[in-house]
Amino acid sequence: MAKKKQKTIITCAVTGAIHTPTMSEGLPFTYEDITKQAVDAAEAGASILHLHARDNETGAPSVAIEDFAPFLPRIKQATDAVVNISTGGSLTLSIQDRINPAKIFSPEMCSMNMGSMNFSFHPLAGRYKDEDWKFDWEKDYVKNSDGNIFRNTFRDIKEAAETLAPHDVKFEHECYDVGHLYNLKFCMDIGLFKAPVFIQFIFGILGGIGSEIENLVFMKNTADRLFGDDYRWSVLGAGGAQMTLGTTASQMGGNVRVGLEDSLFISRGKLAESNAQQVAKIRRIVEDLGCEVASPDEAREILDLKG
Ligand code: KMH
Ligand code: ZN
Repeated sequence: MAKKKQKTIITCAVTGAIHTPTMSEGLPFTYEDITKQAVDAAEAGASILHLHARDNETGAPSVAIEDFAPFLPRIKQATDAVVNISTGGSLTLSIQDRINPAKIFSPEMCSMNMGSMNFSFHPLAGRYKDEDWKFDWEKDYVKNSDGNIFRNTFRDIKEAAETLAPHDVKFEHECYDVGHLYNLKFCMDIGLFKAPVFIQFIFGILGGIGSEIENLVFMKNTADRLFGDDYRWSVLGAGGAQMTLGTTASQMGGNVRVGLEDSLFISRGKLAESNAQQVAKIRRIVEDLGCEVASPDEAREILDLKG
């Protein structure tokens, strides 16, 4: 008998740390807007909310506990969605600062970045409107090179894993390239992470693997070879790759991440008004193509969360 297809989990990454409020009015950054957009995204069909904090006045990325505290309990009260707190923080922070919010709030899930890289946006990846496809290589990429190093050494990964182990938090293993899958496998082999793991395949960040569908197939085949049945997976396509790769992933039996952290757009050249708009779009596509979307409790069961 054919195996019943598992439901599709939609994660929504609500604000992140990369985009700035000047880039889009849709990007939430105040406590109020993060709360509202997260709750609306959950109502639209996201069963996991991946959350970063920002300064309430300026929108600057923040890992301060006092910037998480005004919205986390409100989101938990208003939705049943799984809360997933970032440990990526932003590029210049130490691993200790990055993992502190997850340590303090002990969420059901948090991110775990699986390798170091030159983390940048590709100017053609859909971050900009068509007419704005100009960039300054010297200023934005060369002079800012040190600011683009996303450091996730084995020491950092060990520190994050060991500090958070007592919290029984499920990690979303962020793999931006095929080598990160091998890092994860190595960490599992030495006992740092236990199966089954949840992997986010990330495409289209400059410094990581590109957003061609062949790369998704390659990442999936590599993960099948390394992890067998010991993993669940989801896809995050940055910028213009968000909907196409998410759709393809859901058709391949994977899960999908959307949200304004990963793309400010709802379609080519058109900014999204909100996170819920992106969630509603991917939900519609997933359902139109014959898959069912998982509820928060179904996501808890599929990913074996502490609940
Ligand atoms: N910004 C995404 C490309 C994290 O928060 O730890 C990956 C991410 C990392 O969400
Ligand atoms: Zn994030």
